[in-house]
Amino acid sequence: MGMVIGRRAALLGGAALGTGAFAIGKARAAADFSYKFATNVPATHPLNVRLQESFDRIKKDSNGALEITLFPNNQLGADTDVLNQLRSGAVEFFTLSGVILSTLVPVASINGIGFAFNDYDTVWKAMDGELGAHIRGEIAKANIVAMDRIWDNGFRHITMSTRPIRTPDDLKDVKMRVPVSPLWTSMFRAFGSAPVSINAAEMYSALQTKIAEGQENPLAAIWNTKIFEVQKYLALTGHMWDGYWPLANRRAWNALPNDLRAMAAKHLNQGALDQRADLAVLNTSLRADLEGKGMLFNEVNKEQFRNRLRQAGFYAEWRGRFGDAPWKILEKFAGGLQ
Ligand code: X2X
Repeated sequence: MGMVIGRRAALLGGAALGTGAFAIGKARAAADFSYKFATNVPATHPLNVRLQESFDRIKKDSNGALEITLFPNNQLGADTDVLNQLRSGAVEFFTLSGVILSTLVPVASINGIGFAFNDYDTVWKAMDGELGAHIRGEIAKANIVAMDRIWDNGFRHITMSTRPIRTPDDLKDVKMRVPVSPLWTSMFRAFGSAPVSINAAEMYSALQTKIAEGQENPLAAIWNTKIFEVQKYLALTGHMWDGYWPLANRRAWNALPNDLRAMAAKHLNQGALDQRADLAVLNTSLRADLEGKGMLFNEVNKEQFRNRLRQAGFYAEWRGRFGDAPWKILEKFAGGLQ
């Protein structure tokens, strides 16, 4: 197994063939394991900044045995495509929104249920606790390894080029870009919108060419993808919380010697905590930055939006789709949802 991985690494990364053992303190000419890590946001996003920091620590602590190279900003392809590459082993690591991962692992979108979470405290209790553990267990069945700690994408807010969104009625007939996932299309159909599923890789151009007039993303993503250049209005809906699972191809992950694997996991999990803290700071500062770029913000009455979903049967439908057991875990943290 290690030989197969090593050979592929040699072909793709120019690395020397691994001999297997990982020994701290041993001088090395080249990495035993040379792995690729894909993300879907620009290099400036804290996701990438903290990942790169983790990779540097892993390389240093392994004395160069494990070298991870970051490919930010969809360089290796759009999300849907890179998920296939991760499964085949063409890419060893990938951070993907759980809501998108649900196309393969249905329960992975459960944290994105509309208005389930009000605040980050609850999010981290759930995702570092029983809800996250349940999701990781299901991901494992798809031969993908999710690291213990999920990274933050954020609470998502709606932006528009044409007009502000103040009430649920304003969402009627809106051509809304959403990422590729049934939860997103279902939620915006419940609002009466016309959602179009488009990967992050094509989001900017879809908004620029008016294929879509609106989209929804956390502030840090809106800032780093420069969505403010093609969108004018921002409604602080916070309609769902979305996170990035760091995912590893199981074969590639298991090819690492135990001690190297544990060390890599430790640094990635630490990176998650640091990245969450980065976003906590940005969540308070980015409004002024985005307003400085000309965006017009408005608050909404979240309860109105949540009631609209309730009336449309959104919660009942998704409780049925996920099943009672995971839904009960979600409600342990989020409170009653129907
Ligand atoms: O595609 C998006 O909107 C993004 C960048 O937020 C996700 O990865 C879900």
